Amino acid sequence: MKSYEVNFDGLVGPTHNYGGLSYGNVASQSNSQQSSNPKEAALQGLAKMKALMEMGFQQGVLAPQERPDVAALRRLGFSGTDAQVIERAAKEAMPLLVASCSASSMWVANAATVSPSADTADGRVHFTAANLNCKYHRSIEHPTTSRVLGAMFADQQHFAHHAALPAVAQFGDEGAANHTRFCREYGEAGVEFFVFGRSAFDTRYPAPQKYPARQTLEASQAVARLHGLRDEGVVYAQQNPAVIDQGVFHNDVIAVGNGEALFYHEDAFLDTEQMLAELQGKLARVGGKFQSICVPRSAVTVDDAVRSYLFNSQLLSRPDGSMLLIVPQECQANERVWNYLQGLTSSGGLIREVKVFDLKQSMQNGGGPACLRLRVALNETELAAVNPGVIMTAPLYGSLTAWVEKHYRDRLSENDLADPKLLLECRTALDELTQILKLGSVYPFQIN
Ligand code: SUG
Repeated sequence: MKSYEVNFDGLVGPTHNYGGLSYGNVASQSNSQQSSNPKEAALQGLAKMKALMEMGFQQGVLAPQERPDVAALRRLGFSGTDAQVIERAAKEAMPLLVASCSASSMWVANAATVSPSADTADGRVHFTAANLNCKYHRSIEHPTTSRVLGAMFADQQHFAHHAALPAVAQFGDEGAANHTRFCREYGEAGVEFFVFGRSAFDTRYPAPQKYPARQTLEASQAVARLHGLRDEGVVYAQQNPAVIDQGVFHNDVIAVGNGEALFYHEDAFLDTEQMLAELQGKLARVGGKFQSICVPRSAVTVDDAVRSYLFNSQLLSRPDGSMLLIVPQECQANERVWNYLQGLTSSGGLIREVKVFDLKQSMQNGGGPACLRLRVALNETELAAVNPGVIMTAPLYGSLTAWVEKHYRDRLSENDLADPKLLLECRTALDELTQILKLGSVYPFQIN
């Protein structure tokens, strides 16, 4: 049976703004308080989805969330009508209003961890929504994420959904941004690679000194158990704490894998040799031939990687077995990175082509091409069981761009977040979106 990697991209929400909310994410911090352009952000994301669809890849779309999250503000003690809740939060605790307005659910690599049916004990595709416990503005995403994923992958014969892990730092889980799957064919059993930043309970693992390590070993292990993965099909590795302290807040900022290949920076991991040997051995057991492409620090520094997001690229398989790398335009702007990429594609190795995308609006908050997509490997039968409303087609692209043009502002600054009209605009837009994507009622304003 045929199988595919389907990329579900997060649609940028109407409140996209630069709140400076993510300590440890260099771009989020350095662009704090700049005004944003939500319309441009959403159109840039849609242009990438359309381009991949036109290249022949399976492409889907994941809906944004209701923002401002008035219910979250109510849980923090703000009361009255919705407009009064927003007004009071703006007056008394602006940082909380900013957090409740973040469009951060657009980075759907953090929405969930997904295990394809070929890896799981019950033969279903398993999803665990990420608790995103490290940052308040992201910790409020998972209930709606679960409802949206449930509406997209509703067929219980093929899809199993797990609630987010307990919302405490020991189980900090950032979803697929720290999870990679290696396999020969997408529909065959593979090796799931979980990268963690620290251990919550075992003091033998070192931790970063400056910035938080968002993903714990214990969270990754819990996800592997929930999904029913076999020990022979799982590899755990620790991220190098020194790179977390240089702004590598997720593994997908310093490594990307696809098929049998891992593309990574020399400084990405601790105990790299042992990890590579384990990946090679476990992939060989399921018939795969592991390949690694290491980018040396002499060619590209960790700082170059963080600024250019070279590794936050999409590594995609082409029909001839070679691979294509989708990179943000910031890679072209960095001479060392661009030279490296020119050498890489002309060397006759696995990665033959690089395609550049303008994702500046997302990049300014630390979100590159790979952050914007959640990969779901599906066989033909499972793909047919996905809600067809969320699969990208030319007409859907047309409807979504028209919807963005109609509802989105082209400028948003912090003061605008206190405007009660913004809430109304967002709800009107999202109500229409759930009809376009055939999701049913998934937002708090639709179900309460
Ligand atoms: O969690 N930025 C996101 C970026 C997530 C990128 N995802 C991956 N690497 N997979 C984060 O730090 C910034 C929001 C703000 O500051 O307004 C933010 O949440």
